[in-house]
Amino acid sequence: MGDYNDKVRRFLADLEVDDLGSLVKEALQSGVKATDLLSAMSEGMVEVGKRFESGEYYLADLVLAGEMMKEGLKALEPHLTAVEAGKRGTVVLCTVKGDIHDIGKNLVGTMLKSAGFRVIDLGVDVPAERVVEAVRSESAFAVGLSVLLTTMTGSIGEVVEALRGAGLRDGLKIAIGGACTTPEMVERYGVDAMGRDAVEAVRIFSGWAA
Ligand code: B1M
Repeated sequence: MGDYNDKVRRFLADLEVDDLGSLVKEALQSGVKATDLLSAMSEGMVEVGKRFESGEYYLADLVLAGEMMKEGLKALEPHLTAVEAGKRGTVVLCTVKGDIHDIGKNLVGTMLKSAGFRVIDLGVDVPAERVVEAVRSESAFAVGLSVLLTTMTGSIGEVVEALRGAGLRDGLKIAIGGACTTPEMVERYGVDAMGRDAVEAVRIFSGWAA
């Protein structure tokens, strides 16, 4: 079974053009745990990031890796979904305005769903007003903001201000995460927590839901 995890990790890291979804399905059928495959995919993406930073991979390779992750997550999702799906409350999730990175956000969303949350994923490059609308119309108890670009961290503050302006900030919890976020940003932007990875994100939202 460890072989499959290793294969999935390498498949992503080496950007094999075949279908990652099929490999994931095959692994699930042979009894590999969905959570282990999720970790393997995450590790594969970390390797892709390293190869990009060392100049081995180009931007086009990163786009391909993003598509592969989506396929893999689609195959995994039915196996990660909690029995009492959505019972722990609604989380509005997105990547902030100006930022289109969504691989980490999608991982966080999948993990939150599998932990029993209802997740309203607004996608990427999302303006503050759309977050406000979704929190109101979906009666969300929490918001998750993903940010990977240092230049776009100001978008976090815009969301917080817009929620405050709409009278929705009190009683609402906000978590941030993504490669460029730091614990210091929690105070700077007036949010409630920062998660380093998808596992920590689940821990944070679970603490609020309890
Ligand atoms: Co871009 N990119 N990128 N990129 N990209 C980074 C982030 C960068 C660090 C690469 C580099 O230069 N070293 C750099 C940002 C530098 C900075 O500002 N600090 C960068 C840049 C500059 C850019 C462009 C500007 C490049 C250009 O056009 N010249 C451009 C920006 C476009 C835009 O957003 N407006 C750009 C574009 C892209 C692609 C489209 C090609 C592609 C994204 C594809 C996609 O997402 N569908 C891409 C990718 C893939 C990366 C790297 C290589 C990998 C990101 C990733 O998916 N990691 C990245 C380098 C790196 O991070 N090493 C890089 C895997 C993913 C599982 O991890 O997203 O960190 P991550 O998510 C983790 C945690 O952070 C956490 O949990 C996840 C799972 O463990 N987490 C949360 C994430 N969100 C969370 C939310 C939470 C809690 C935890 O609570 C709500």
